[in-house]
Amino acid sequence: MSSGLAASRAAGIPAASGQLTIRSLDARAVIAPLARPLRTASGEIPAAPLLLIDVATEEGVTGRAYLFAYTRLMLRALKCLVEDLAPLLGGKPVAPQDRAADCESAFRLLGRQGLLGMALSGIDMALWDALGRALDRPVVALLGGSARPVPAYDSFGLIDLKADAPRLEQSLRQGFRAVKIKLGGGGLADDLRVVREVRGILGPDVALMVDYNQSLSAPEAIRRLQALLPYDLAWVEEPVPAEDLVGHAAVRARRLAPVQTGENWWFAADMARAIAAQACDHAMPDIMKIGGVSGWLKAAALAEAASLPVSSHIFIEASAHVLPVTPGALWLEYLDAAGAILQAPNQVVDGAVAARGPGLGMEWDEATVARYAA
Ligand code: SMN
Ligand code: MG
Repeated sequence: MSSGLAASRAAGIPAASGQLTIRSLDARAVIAPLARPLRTASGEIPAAPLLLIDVATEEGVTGRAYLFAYTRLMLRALKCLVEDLAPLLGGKPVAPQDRAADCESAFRLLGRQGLLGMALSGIDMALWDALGRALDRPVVALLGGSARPVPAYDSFGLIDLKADAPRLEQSLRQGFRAVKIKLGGGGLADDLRVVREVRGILGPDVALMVDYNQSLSAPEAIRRLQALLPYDLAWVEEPVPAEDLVGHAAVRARRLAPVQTGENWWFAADMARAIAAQACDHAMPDIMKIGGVSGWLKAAALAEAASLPVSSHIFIEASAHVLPVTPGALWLEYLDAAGAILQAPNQVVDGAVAARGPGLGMEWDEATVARYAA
Protein backbone atom coordinates (compact mmCIF):
# COMPACT_ATOMS: atom_id res chain seq x y z
CA MET A 1 0.00 0.00 0.00
CA SER A 2 1.32 3.42 -0.91
CA SER A 3 1.65 5.78 2.03
CA GLY A 4 2.56 8.94 0.17
CA LEU A 5 0.77 11.35 -2.07
CA ALA A 6 -1.30 8.71 -3.81
CA ALA A 7 -2.81 7.55 -0.52
CA SER A 8 -3.75 11.04 0.58
CA ARG A 9 -5.18 11.85 -2.84
CA ALA A 10 -7.21 8.65 -2.64
CA ALA A 11 -8.48 9.81 0.75
CA GLY A 12 -9.38 13.18 -0.80
CA ILE A 13 -7.22 15.04 1.70
CA PRO A 14 -4.73 17.72 0.65
CA ALA A 15 -1.66 16.13 2.23
CA ALA A 16 0.48 17.92 -0.35
CA SER A 17 -0.04 21.09 1.66
CA GLY A 18 2.30 19.46 4.18
CA GLN A 19 -0.34 19.91 6.91
CA LEU A 20 -0.43 16.53 8.59
CA THR A 21 -1.80 15.36 11.91
CA ILE A 22 -0.32 12.42 13.83
CA ARG A 23 -2.82 9.59 14.22
CA SER A 24 -0.94 6.58 15.61
CA LEU A 25 2.46 5.07 16.27
CA ASP A 26 3.23 1.44 15.44
CA ALA A 27 6.47 -0.44 15.86
CA ARG A 28 7.64 -3.87 14.73
CA ALA A 29 10.77 -5.72 15.81
CA VAL A 30 12.97 -7.63 13.36
CA ILE A 31 16.37 -9.29 13.47
CA ALA A 32 17.80 -8.43 10.08
CA PRO A 33 20.75 -10.43 8.75
CA LEU A 34 23.98 -8.49 8.19
CA ALA A 35 26.15 -9.07 5.13
CA ARG A 36 29.12 -9.02 7.51
CA PRO A 37 28.23 -9.90 11.13
CA LEU A 38 29.84 -7.24 13.31
CA ARG A 39 32.56 -8.06 15.83
CA THR A 40 33.90 -5.28 18.04
CA ALA A 41 36.30 -5.11 20.99
CA SER A 42 33.22 -4.51 23.16
CA GLY A 43 30.92 -7.28 21.93
CA GLU A 44 29.48 -8.92 18.85
CA ILE A 45 26.39 -8.13 16.80
CA PRO A 46 25.63 -11.21 14.68
CA ALA A 47 22.49 -9.70 13.10
CA ALA A 48 20.81 -6.29 13.34
CA PRO A 49 18.05 -5.98 15.98
CA LEU A 50 15.84 -3.29 14.45
CA LEU A 51 12.60 -1.63 15.45
CA LEU A 52 10.60 -0.41 12.45
CA ILE A 53 8.48 2.64 13.27
CA ASP A 54 5.39 3.67 11.30
CA VAL A 55 3.78 6.97 12.18
CA ALA A 56 0.33 7.13 10.58
CA THR A 57 -1.34 10.47 9.93
CA GLU A 58 -4.99 11.47 9.59
CA GLU A 59 -4.25 12.43 5.98
CA GLY A 60 -3.17 8.92 4.96
CA VAL A 61 0.58 9.57 4.76
CA THR A 62 2.77 7.23 6.83
CA GLY A 63 6.22 8.28 8.04
CA ARG A 64 8.85 5.60 8.59
CA ALA A 65 12.14 5.19 10.37
CA TYR A 66 13.99 2.44 12.17
CA LEU A 67 15.95 2.10 15.39
CA PHE A 68 19.07 -0.04 15.78
CA ALA A 69 18.74 -1.65 19.21
CA TYR A 70 22.29 -3.15 19.39
CA THR A 71 20.88 -6.15 21.30
CA ARG A 72 17.64 -8.06 20.81
CA LEU A 73 17.13 -7.83 24.58
CA MET A 74 16.00 -4.22 24.15
CA LEU A 75 13.51 -4.75 21.31
CA ARG A 76 10.40 -5.46 23.36
CA ALA A 77 11.01 -2.53 25.69
CA LEU A 78 11.65 -0.20 22.74
CA LYS A 79 8.48 -1.29 20.99
CA CYS A 80 6.40 -0.58 24.10
CA LEU A 81 8.15 2.73 24.60
CA VAL A 82 7.53 3.97 21.06
CA GLU A 83 3.87 2.88 21.07
CA ASP A 84 3.26 4.26 24.56
CA LEU A 85 4.30 7.74 23.37
CA ALA A 86 1.09 7.93 21.31
CA PRO A 87 -0.91 9.92 23.89
CA LEU A 88 1.80 12.60 23.89
CA LEU A 89 1.90 12.93 20.10
CA GLY A 90 -1.47 11.82 18.74
CA GLY A 91 -3.66 14.63 17.38
CA LYS A 92 -0.68 17.00 17.06
CA PRO A 93 0.68 18.40 13.80
CA VAL A 94 3.60 16.69 12.05
CA ALA A 95 6.01 19.50 12.92
CA PRO A 96 9.17 17.67 14.00
CA GLN A 97 10.91 20.58 15.72
CA ASP A 98 7.76 21.45 17.68
CA ARG A 99 7.20 17.83 18.70
CA ALA A 100 10.88 17.53 19.75
CA ALA A 101 10.42 20.61 21.92
CA ASP A 102 7.25 19.12 23.49
CA CYS A 103 9.12 15.90 24.28
CA GLU A 104 12.12 17.72 25.69
CA SER A 105 9.79 19.52 28.04
CA ALA A 106 7.68 16.41 28.85
CA PHE A 107 10.81 14.45 29.85
CA ARG A 108 12.84 17.23 31.45
CA LEU A 109 12.59 15.61 34.90
CA LEU A 110 13.32 12.08 33.65
CA GLY A 111 16.03 12.94 31.09
CA ARG A 112 16.17 11.60 27.54
CA GLN A 113 19.29 9.41 27.42
CA GLY A 114 19.05 5.73 26.57
CA LEU A 115 16.00 3.97 25.16
CA LEU A 116 13.81 7.07 25.44
CA GLY A 117 16.36 9.09 23.47
CA MET A 118 16.38 6.42 20.78
CA ALA A 119 12.57 6.34 20.62
CA LEU A 120 12.32 10.14 20.38
CA SER A 121 15.03 10.28 17.69
CA GLY A 122 13.29 7.57 15.68
CA ILE A 123 9.93 9.31 15.89
CA ASP A 124 11.57 12.57 14.80
CA MET A 125 13.00 10.80 11.72
CA ALA A 126 9.61 9.30 10.93
CA LEU A 127 7.94 12.73 11.19
CA TRP A 128 10.46 14.24 8.76
CA ASP A 129 9.84 11.27 6.48
CA ALA A 130 6.09 11.91 6.60
CA LEU A 131 6.58 15.59 5.72
CA GLY A 132 8.77 14.68 2.76
CA ARG A 133 6.27 12.10 1.54
CA ALA A 134 3.38 14.54 1.81
CA LEU A 135 5.27 17.10 -0.27
CA ASP A 136 6.75 14.41 -2.55
CA ARG A 137 10.25 15.72 -1.79
CA PRO A 138 13.34 14.13 -0.24
CA VAL A 139 14.06 15.29 3.32
CA VAL A 140 17.36 16.82 2.16
CA ALA A 141 15.36 19.20 -0.05
CA LEU A 142 13.13 20.22 2.88
CA LEU A 143 16.34 21.06 4.73
CA GLY A 144 17.39 23.37 1.93
CA GLY A 145 20.00 21.10 0.40
CA SER A 146 20.26 18.78 -2.54
CA ALA A 147 20.86 15.05 -2.84
CA ARG A 148 24.53 15.30 -3.72
CA PRO A 149 26.37 11.99 -3.36
CA VAL A 150 28.32 11.85 -0.08
CA PRO A 151 31.68 10.01 -0.08
CA ALA A 152 31.32 6.82 1.95
CA TYR A 153 33.73 4.55 3.76
CA ASP A 154 33.26 0.82 4.00
CA SER A 155 32.94 -0.16 7.64
CA PHE A 156 34.37 -3.49 8.83
CA GLY A 157 34.37 -5.14 12.24
CA LEU A 158 37.36 -6.85 13.88
CA ILE A 159 39.34 -8.27 10.98
CA ASP A 160 39.81 -11.95 10.25
CA LEU A 161 42.55 -11.60 7.66
CA LYS A 162 41.73 -14.80 5.83
CA ALA A 163 38.03 -14.07 5.42
CA ASP A 164 38.30 -10.30 5.12
CA ALA A 165 41.20 -9.86 2.67
CA PRO A 166 38.98 -10.65 -0.35
CA ARG A 167 36.21 -8.45 1.10
CA LEU A 168 38.62 -5.51 1.40
CA GLU A 169 39.66 -6.02 -2.21
CA GLN A 170 35.97 -6.04 -3.11
CA SER A 171 35.54 -2.67 -1.30
CA LEU A 172 38.23 -1.18 -3.54
CA ARG A 173 36.58 -2.59 -6.65
CA GLN A 174 33.29 -1.00 -5.51
CA GLY A 175 35.07 2.36 -5.54
CA PHE A 176 35.40 3.04 -1.79
CA ARG A 177 38.19 5.53 -1.08
CA ALA A 178 38.16 4.87 2.66
CA VAL A 179 37.81 1.86 4.96
CA LYS A 180 37.32 1.55 8.72
CA ILE A 181 38.35 -1.51 10.69
CA LYS A 182 37.89 -2.32 14.34
CA LEU A 183 40.85 -3.00 16.61
CA GLY A 184 41.35 -4.01 20.23
CA GLY A 185 40.21 -7.62 19.97
CA GLY A 186 43.69 -8.64 21.17
CA GLY A 187 46.96 -6.96 22.12
CA LEU A 188 49.24 -4.49 20.36
CA ALA A 189 50.90 -7.27 18.33
CA ASP A 190 47.50 -8.25 16.91
CA ASP A 191 46.65 -4.64 16.04
CA LEU A 192 50.01 -4.23 14.29
CA ARG A 193 49.62 -7.41 12.28
CA VAL A 194 46.11 -6.48 11.14
CA VAL A 195 46.87 -2.84 10.31
CA ARG A 196 50.05 -3.76 8.40
CA GLU A 197 48.15 -6.29 6.29
CA VAL A 198 45.13 -4.07 5.70
CA ARG A 199 47.29 -1.07 4.75
CA GLY A 200 49.11 -3.40 2.33
CA ILE A 201 45.80 -4.36 0.68
CA LEU A 202 44.49 -0.78 0.53
CA GLY A 203 47.71 0.86 -0.64
CA PRO A 204 48.79 4.35 0.45
CA ASP A 205 45.97 6.39 -1.13
CA VAL A 206 42.89 4.91 0.53
CA ALA A 207 42.03 6.41 3.92
CA LEU A 208 42.20 3.92 6.79
CA MET A 209 40.35 4.57 10.04
CA VAL A 210 40.45 2.39 13.18
CA ASP A 211 37.82 1.98 15.90
CA TYR A 212 38.63 0.64 19.39
CA ASN A 213 34.99 0.77 20.53
CA GLN A 214 35.87 2.23 23.95
CA SER A 215 38.09 -0.70 24.92
CA LEU A 216 41.39 0.87 26.04
CA SER A 217 42.72 3.09 28.82
CA ALA A 218 44.30 6.37 27.69
CA PRO A 219 47.89 5.24 28.39
CA GLU A 220 47.31 1.99 26.49
CA ALA A 221 45.74 3.85 23.56
CA ILE A 222 48.78 6.15 23.40
CA ARG A 223 51.14 3.15 23.48
CA ARG A 224 49.31 1.45 20.62
CA LEU A 225 48.96 4.60 18.51
CA GLN A 226 52.70 5.24 18.80
CA ALA A 227 53.36 1.80 17.32
CA LEU A 228 50.74 2.38 14.58
CA LEU A 229 52.21 5.74 13.47
CA PRO A 230 53.76 4.34 10.24
CA TYR A 231 50.32 3.35 8.91
CA ASP A 232 48.89 6.84 8.42
CA LEU A 233 45.57 6.40 10.24
CA ALA A 234 42.92 8.91 9.19
CA TRP A 235 41.35 8.71 12.65
CA VAL A 236 41.26 6.65 15.84
CA GLU A 237 37.71 6.22 17.07
CA GLU A 238 36.60 5.89 20.69
CA PRO A 239 39.97 4.69 21.98
CA VAL A 240 38.61 4.97 25.56
CA PRO A 241 35.08 4.79 27.07
CA ALA A 242 32.82 7.29 25.34
CA GLU A 243 31.99 9.19 28.53
CA ASP A 244 35.70 9.61 29.39
CA LEU A 245 36.19 13.02 27.83
CA VAL A 246 39.39 13.62 29.80
CA GLY A 247 40.82 10.36 28.45
CA HIS A 248 39.89 11.29 24.88
CA ALA A 249 41.53 14.69 25.36
CA ALA A 250 44.69 13.04 26.73
CA VAL A 251 44.95 10.76 23.69
CA ARG A 252 44.27 13.68 21.38
CA ALA A 253 46.93 15.85 22.99
CA ARG A 254 49.63 13.40 21.85
CA ARG A 255 48.75 14.03 18.17
CA LEU A 256 49.42 10.42 17.16
CA ALA A 257 46.21 10.19 15.11
CA PRO A 258 43.15 12.44 14.85
CA VAL A 259 40.61 11.43 17.51
CA GLN A 260 37.08 10.64 16.37
CA THR A 261 34.06 10.24 18.66
CA GLY A 262 30.33 10.98 18.77
CA GLU A 263 28.34 7.79 18.15
CA ASN A 264 27.46 7.74 21.86
CA TRP A 265 26.54 11.40 22.28
CA TRP A 266 23.01 11.81 23.60
CA PHE A 267 21.59 14.92 21.98
CA ALA A 268 23.60 18.02 21.16
CA ALA A 269 24.32 18.79 24.82
CA ASP A 270 26.67 15.78 25.05
CA MET A 271 28.44 17.00 21.94
CA ALA A 272 28.85 20.46 23.48
CA ARG A 273 30.50 18.84 26.52
CA ALA A 274 32.93 16.90 24.30
CA ILE A 275 33.84 20.06 22.40
CA ALA A 276 34.36 21.98 25.64
CA ALA A 277 36.68 19.19 26.86
CA GLN A 278 38.65 19.33 23.58
CA ALA A 279 38.04 15.59 23.34
CA CYS A 280 38.08 15.18 19.55
CA ASP A 281 39.33 16.33 16.16
CA HIS A 282 36.30 14.85 14.36
CA ALA A 283 32.62 14.38 15.16
CA MET A 284 30.39 11.45 14.20
CA PRO A 285 26.93 11.90 15.72
CA ASP A 286 24.56 8.97 15.48
CA ILE A 287 21.24 10.24 14.16
CA MET A 288 19.39 7.84 16.52
CA LYS A 289 21.14 9.19 19.63
CA ILE A 290 21.57 12.84 18.68
CA GLY A 291 17.82 13.51 18.35
CA GLY A 292 16.92 12.46 14.81
CA VAL A 293 17.04 14.92 11.92
CA SER A 294 16.09 17.81 14.24
CA GLY A 295 18.85 16.92 16.72
CA TRP A 296 21.37 16.44 13.92
CA LEU A 297 20.79 20.02 12.73
CA LYS A 298 21.75 21.29 16.18
CA ALA A 299 24.85 19.08 16.20
CA ALA A 300 25.81 20.34 12.73
CA ALA A 301 25.71 23.92 14.00
CA LEU A 302 27.92 23.04 16.98
CA ALA A 303 30.38 21.27 14.68
CA GLU A 304 30.58 24.26 12.36
CA ALA A 305 31.22 26.64 15.25
CA ALA A 306 34.02 24.35 16.50
CA SER A 307 35.42 23.66 12.99
CA LEU A 308 34.96 19.90 13.38
CA PRO A 309 34.62 17.68 10.30
CA VAL A 310 31.43 15.61 10.59
CA SER A 311 30.88 12.00 9.56
CA SER A 312 27.86 9.80 10.19
CA HIS A 313 27.34 6.64 12.24
CA ILE A 314 25.40 3.75 10.61
CA PHE A 315 21.84 4.77 9.45
CA ILE A 316 22.95 5.08 5.81
CA GLU A 317 19.52 6.18 4.52
CA ALA A 318 18.81 9.07 6.93
CA SER A 319 22.47 10.16 7.11
CA ALA A 320 22.52 10.64 3.34
CA HIS A 321 19.87 13.37 3.83
CA VAL A 322 21.54 15.31 6.63
CA LEU A 323 25.22 15.17 5.61
CA PRO A 324 24.70 17.35 2.49
CA VAL A 325 23.42 20.19 4.71
CA THR A 326 26.18 19.72 7.31
CA PRO A 327 29.12 22.16 7.08
CA GLY A 328 32.36 20.17 7.13
CA ALA A 329 30.64 16.93 6.12
CA LEU A 330 33.35 14.34 5.55
CA TRP A 331 32.35 10.66 5.32
CA LEU A 332 29.15 8.65 5.40
CA GLU A 333 29.65 5.35 7.22
CA TYR A 334 28.58 2.52 4.95
CA LEU A 335 27.44 -0.22 7.33
CA ASP A 336 24.24 -1.62 5.95
CA ALA A 337 22.10 -2.54 8.97
CA ALA A 338 18.67 -2.46 7.32
CA GLY A 339 19.25 -3.46 3.70
CA ALA A 340 17.71 -6.91 4.28
CA ILE A 341 14.29 -5.43 5.13
CA LEU A 342 14.21 -2.57 2.61
CA GLN A 343 12.72 -2.84 -0.86
CA ALA A 344 15.63 -0.97 -2.43
CA PRO A 345 18.69 -0.49 -0.21
CA ASN A 346 20.87 2.56 -0.98
CA GLN A 347 23.62 1.71 -3.44
CA VAL A 348 27.23 2.84 -3.40
CA VAL A 349 28.16 4.49 -6.69
CA ASP A 350 31.79 5.55 -7.21
CA GLY A 351 32.33 5.22 -3.47
CA ALA A 352 29.48 7.59 -2.60
CA VAL A 353 25.87 7.36 -1.43
CA ALA A 354 23.11 9.78 -2.47
CA ALA A 355 19.91 10.56 -0.56
CA ARG A 356 16.70 9.26 -2.05
CA GLY A 357 13.13 10.35 -1.58
CA PRO A 358 10.40 10.96 -1.09
CA GLY A 359 10.96 11.54 2.61
CA LEU A 360 13.91 9.46 3.79
CA GLY A 361 13.35 7.10 0.87
CA MET A 362 12.75 3.83 2.74
CA GLU A 363 10.06 1.29 1.85
CA TRP A 364 9.74 -1.80 4.05
CA ASP A 365 10.01 -5.08 2.17
CA GLU A 366 7.00 -6.71 3.88
CA ALA A 367 8.06 -10.24 2.87
CA THR A 368 11.45 -9.99 4.57
CA VAL A 369 9.99 -8.01 7.49
CA ALA A 370 7.68 -11.00 8.10
CA ARG A 371 10.50 -13.50 7.63
CA TYR A 372 12.78 -11.77 10.16
CA ALA A 373 10.10 -10.73 12.67
CA ALA A 374 11.41 -10.99 16.23
C1 SMN B 1 29.50 0.29 15.63
C2 SMN B 1 28.52 0.29 14.66
C3 SMN B 1 27.38 -0.45 14.85
C4 SMN B 1 27.23 -1.20 15.98
C5 SMN B 1 28.20 -1.22 16.93
C6 SMN B 1 29.35 -0.46 16.76
C7 SMN B 1 30.74 1.09 15.49
C8 SMN B 1 31.00 1.90 14.29
O1 SMN B 1 31.24 1.62 16.62
O2 SMN B 1 31.43 3.00 14.49
O3 SMN B 1 30.83 1.42 13.19
MG1 MG C 1 32.49 3.30 16.26
